[in-house]
Amino acid sequence: MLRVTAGRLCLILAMSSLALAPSLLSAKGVKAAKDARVYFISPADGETVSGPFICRFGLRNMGVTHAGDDFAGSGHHHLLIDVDETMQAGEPIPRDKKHIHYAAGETEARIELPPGKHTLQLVLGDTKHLNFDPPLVSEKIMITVGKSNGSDEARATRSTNERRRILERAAAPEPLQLQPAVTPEMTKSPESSDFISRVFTGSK
Ligand SMILES: [Cu+2]
Repeated sequence: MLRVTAGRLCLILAMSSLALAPSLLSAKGVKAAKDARVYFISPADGETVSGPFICRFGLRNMGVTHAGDDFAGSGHHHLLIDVDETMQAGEPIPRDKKHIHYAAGETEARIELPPGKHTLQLVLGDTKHLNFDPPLVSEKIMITVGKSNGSDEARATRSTNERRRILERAAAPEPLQLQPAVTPEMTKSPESSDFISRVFTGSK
């Protein structure tokens, strides 16, 4: 039987915490790279979008990876929607409709929000969904979601119009020839065909 006394247990704990690379860990959480920056590629601050939109996440000087991957200097994105609270170093990033985790290492997402004004903010979290130290948050942007094109009805109209255009294109006569047609007169003598080939190749 293995018996561990309280004294020995303390020693073991002390030794194992020494092994945890103190430069990478602080009391508050995993140290963020000094020059790391999280930002929105799109949408832009103040932009008006209609219906679902693609949100693109930017990150400099650190890498994006899956949650659970423990590579140094990497993490995964989180999108905060209409969140007012400030992220705290080492604290878990909540997981709900307003705190979306992109644990598969996604760098963009399709977002659909009710019409009106919304704030968006990005947060990079560590392998365990905890904030870095200091927290890696983007600037908070405000977007306006318009009422138009976003509805199912508008989408249906759009796709009907698209189908109609495709059908019209299919029914249209052959498109005009953009290259000069070669007429029988032009091809009847060797000189004229030579002339044509010179025109096409640009040689003299
Ligand atoms: Cu997460």
